[in-house]
Amino acid sequence: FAFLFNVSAQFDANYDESKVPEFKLPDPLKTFNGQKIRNYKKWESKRRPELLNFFTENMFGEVPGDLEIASVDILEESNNALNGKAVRKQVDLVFKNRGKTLDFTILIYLPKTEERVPLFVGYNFYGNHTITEDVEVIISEAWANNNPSFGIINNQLTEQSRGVRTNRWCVDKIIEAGFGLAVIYYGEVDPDKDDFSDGIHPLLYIDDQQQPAADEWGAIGAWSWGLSRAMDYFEQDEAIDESRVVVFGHSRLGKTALWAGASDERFAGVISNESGCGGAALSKRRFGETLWRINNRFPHWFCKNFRNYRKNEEALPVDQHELIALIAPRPVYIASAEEDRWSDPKGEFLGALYATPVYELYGKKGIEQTEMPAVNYPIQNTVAYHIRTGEHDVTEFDWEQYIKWASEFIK
Ligand code: GTR
Repeated sequence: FAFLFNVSAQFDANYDESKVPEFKLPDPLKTFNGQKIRNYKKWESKRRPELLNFFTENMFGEVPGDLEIASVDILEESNNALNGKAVRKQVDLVFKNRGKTLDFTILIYLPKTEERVPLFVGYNFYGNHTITEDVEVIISEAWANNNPSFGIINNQLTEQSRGVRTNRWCVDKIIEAGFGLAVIYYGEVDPDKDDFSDGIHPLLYIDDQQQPAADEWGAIGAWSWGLSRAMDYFEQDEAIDESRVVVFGHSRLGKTALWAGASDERFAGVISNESGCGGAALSKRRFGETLWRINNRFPHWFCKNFRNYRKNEEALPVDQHELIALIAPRPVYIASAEEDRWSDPKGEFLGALYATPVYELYGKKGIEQTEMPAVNYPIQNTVAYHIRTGEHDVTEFDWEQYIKWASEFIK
């Protein structure tokens, strides 16, 4: 028993910078067989594809087929939302395959203007009705994680949780700045549990397949797929400028935003708020959450191949700075919170810093200082980064920075 105890103690979360193991970070500008990449053409023809393949097959998993929107149903629409300031639409995207149907609803607020508007799109954790007090927002019937403080007890969302997450979505500020906001309840695309019989996965199984193969999509891959289908819809919506859509996400959904932006180049920018392990934070630092912890606690998030790197980070031929680099030259914002050590703020900063050489191939400005900035002092270039005071959350401070940055780099 002492032996077992020691083994698990060895893999407890480390919060001591002096215990971060020595590691060699792969060079984003050197191919797996050692060829140096000197310009963006070679990056695009050689290096980017091999990195994208690696992340696809070994981390997020392949989407095993094409599935187009079968129908778009406008469930509700109003020109008089948010006290007359905005247009609201609730748009249901329906998918059908193998006799199965899946649908998810996009809640969209747009500023009132004749022009096509840029947009933030992101998932929420507890339903579209949580992001605003707006009584017209439809409550999802999809499975939800229980959370008694939000009145979620039988895995069902209820009226009690209306508006409980307004603090995480500054809808008014976004609209006033001339951006639209589109949100989706992530549980409608794939319920966040280790069960591959529900959500989108079964629509793309072959024959009697019960779960994804080792290189096929986990939940993050599925959520990311959903964002791309939302983008398919934005391309059809005359009020939205599909060339200026920024994908946003917090935490596990910040990991999702990075993968959506990396795997779908139609997204004009990415904001990854406190995405931590498997997101913007370098895995090889093993600080806070590790690959062992994340794959054991959330076995459904990544593809099964990713388990090969549990307690084995040194074997990874990539790290998360290269996931961020896949977004280049498009703007990307990585953000941390001082007290959110589980997400490893320094590892997130280094992810942004070491993605910078790829941005520089395009003449874009990334992170130019090697030291972390002071708390609450954002660095806003094509690659942006901030660490703010406080805990794991999305705050008004965060949105103020995102709006300011997007107004300069996206609008
Ligand atoms: C934690 C998980 C993190 C992060 C977070 C969240 O339990 O360990 O990787 O994703 O959840 O999504 O809030």
